[in-house]
Amino acid sequence: MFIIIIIIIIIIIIIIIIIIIIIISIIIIISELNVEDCGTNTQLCNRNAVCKTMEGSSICICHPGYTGNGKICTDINECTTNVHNCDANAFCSNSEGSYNCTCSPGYTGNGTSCSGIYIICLLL
Ligand SMILES: [Ca+2]
Repeated sequence: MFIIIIIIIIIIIIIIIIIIIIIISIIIIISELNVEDCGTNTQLCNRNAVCKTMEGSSICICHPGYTGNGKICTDINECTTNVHNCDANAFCSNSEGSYNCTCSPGYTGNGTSCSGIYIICLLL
């Protein structure tokens, strides 16, 4: 009878150890998922956003040129919001995630810096 009680106690201890190992494994798996989940959560982010891990949690951040919460990202119209760096003598045209600067007629340059074209008229 005494031996049977010892065997039952040993079995109970083994079961408790197995349960503890399973719980620890689950905690490790969950903590690894927290580290890894940024990669899988990328699919949940907007296609114009990137997933970043910050302080153990992952968040979606819109790419530059877009605004939103990371789940929804919309293009910033740099021309109407006046956050472009086009030259005063250039046209601003909005594009998806960016914008373009084109020098006005009579000016030359890269759009962010335009200078007047001087036409020298030679009188013959
Ligand atoms: Ca834009």
